[in-house]
Amino acid sequence: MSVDTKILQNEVVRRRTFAIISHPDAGKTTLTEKLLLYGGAIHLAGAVKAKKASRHATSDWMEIEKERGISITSSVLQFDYQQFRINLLDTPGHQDFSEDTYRTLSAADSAVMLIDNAKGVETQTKKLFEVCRLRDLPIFTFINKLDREGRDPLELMSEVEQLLGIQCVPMTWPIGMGQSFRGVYDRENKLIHLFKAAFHGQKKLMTQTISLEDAETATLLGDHAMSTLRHDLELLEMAGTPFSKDAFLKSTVTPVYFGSALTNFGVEPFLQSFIELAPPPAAYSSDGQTVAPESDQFSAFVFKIQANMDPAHRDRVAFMRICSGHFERQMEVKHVRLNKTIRLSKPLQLMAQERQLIDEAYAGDVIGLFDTGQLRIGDTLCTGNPLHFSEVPHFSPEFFAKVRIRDPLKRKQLKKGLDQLSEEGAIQVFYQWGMGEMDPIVGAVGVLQFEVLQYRIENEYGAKITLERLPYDLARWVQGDFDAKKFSQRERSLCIVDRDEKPMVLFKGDWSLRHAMNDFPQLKFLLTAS
Ligand SMILES: Nc1nc2c(ncn2[C@@H]2O[C@H](COP(=O)(O)OP(=O)(O)OP(=O)(O)O)[C@@H](O)[C@H]2O)c(=O)[nH]1
Ligand SMILES: [Mg+2]
Repeated sequence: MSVDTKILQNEVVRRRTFAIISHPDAGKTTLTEKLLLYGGAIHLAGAVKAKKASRHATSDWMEIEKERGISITSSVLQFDYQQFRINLLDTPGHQDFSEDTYRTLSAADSAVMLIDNAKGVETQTKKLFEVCRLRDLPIFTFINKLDREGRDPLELMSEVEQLLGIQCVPMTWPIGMGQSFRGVYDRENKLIHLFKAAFHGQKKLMTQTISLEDAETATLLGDHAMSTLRHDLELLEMAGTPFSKDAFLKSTVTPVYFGSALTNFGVEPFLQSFIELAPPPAAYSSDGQTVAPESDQFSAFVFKIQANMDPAHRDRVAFMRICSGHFERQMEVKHVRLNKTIRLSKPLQLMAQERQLIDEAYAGDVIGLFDTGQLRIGDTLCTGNPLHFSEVPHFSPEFFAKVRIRDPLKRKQLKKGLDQLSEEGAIQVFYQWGMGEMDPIVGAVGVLQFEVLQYRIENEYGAKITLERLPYDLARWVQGDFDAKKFSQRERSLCIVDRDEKPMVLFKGDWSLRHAMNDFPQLKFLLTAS
């Protein structure tokens, strides 16, 4: 049943779907938590490294994330703020988990890039920025950790400009830094926001907002801070270009904000400006055709699958970005890859680990679906004519290890664990050619995934395993008349099969792959299965 066009349009334009990205440890999860606090979704903010009995940050919900104080998997957080429906995607910064981050970015309409004020533009930030650029995502920049001494704000902005090739326009400007960080100046509204640190940042702060021209301001700030601020602002006026929303939406300009996610300084002015500037859902393309978000055809794609989110139920949730139209519970949609109709009976609104059944959703929303194994990353679901969204990037594993089980009675649990975790896309499972399902081989894009695998297989499936690293770094699917027996005598390569028993070869180094291509010109060595 389709919803009234006017309602659909109104609902779509109030969606804001964005991802937070950066190098590890810049403060993404901490800022996410504070946006939830200021957005009214939580009343007490937790911490990434929570002390005993205190609250943990909402988006780092996995046991291993809490233990280590890092994000391993991206989280979806949906909440209402003012008249907007926000879909916030907190991503992991570590490069070993970047597959998940890249996929999650395919579901976002804009990105908030965090910069640690002591470190500036770091490697992972640079890579993620380039991924955003490829998709023309508008990018906000939040320079974080101003509660600590860091580098000069102007120097940081010029580093962003030089290394990332995007022009910076400061929307807020810091007043002091480290111990003397007092607040931020809002350049558009010409207002000073002064904060007082309290409650370790767990609650919203009392803020004093005054005009720069107010007679009281100089007294409040003190002569030194006042003259530094005036001097900085004059410099910005002279040297800087004014903000252009158009240039921002074309991602040639990034609005820059300063603050501290830890103490909450500057978070509220950022949120307010963000909500005014962030774009509503963008159009996606299917086979070269643009699918408008307010189209009455429903369409969506799956960009992430997560098993065991609820330890009590051990279920699997597929995360789907709605690209167009209106979604209703119990709706029948086309599962394009399987070419069949399925009923989406239990759609979920997500707040990291917590979920709630919903009745409807609109283009721009990221929602969860309970999945019994029908859905895969990259799948398109739609009504009407079949669409194919190919937004979700594919990666080839570069690290391989043999899985050995410590208790052979737990083989069943291991198999289930490997099957489910490989469906999440973080690892891929292979078997050595001719060995059946003995000693599976796992492949991953980053080695930390192996530690996560080992931890999760033990904690979520109850099987203890050890992993023996293998010396290969390339995996290729083989097409053509393949004789594994002949091939397996070669050095620096190993014949394997994937989960669908398709033949593959692992190679050690480019050189051994090229050699194989030379020796077997009738064979094709492909990066993907199809
Ligand atoms: N001093 C200070 N520390 C901060 C600030 N924001 C975050 N931190 C700390 O920096 C560390 C990393 O913060 P996270 O929020 O986990 O960083 P992240 O970017 O989510 O890290 P990954 O998800 O692992 O990539 C934690 O110890 C935080 O408490 C800040 O504004 N000031
Ligand atoms: Mg994090």
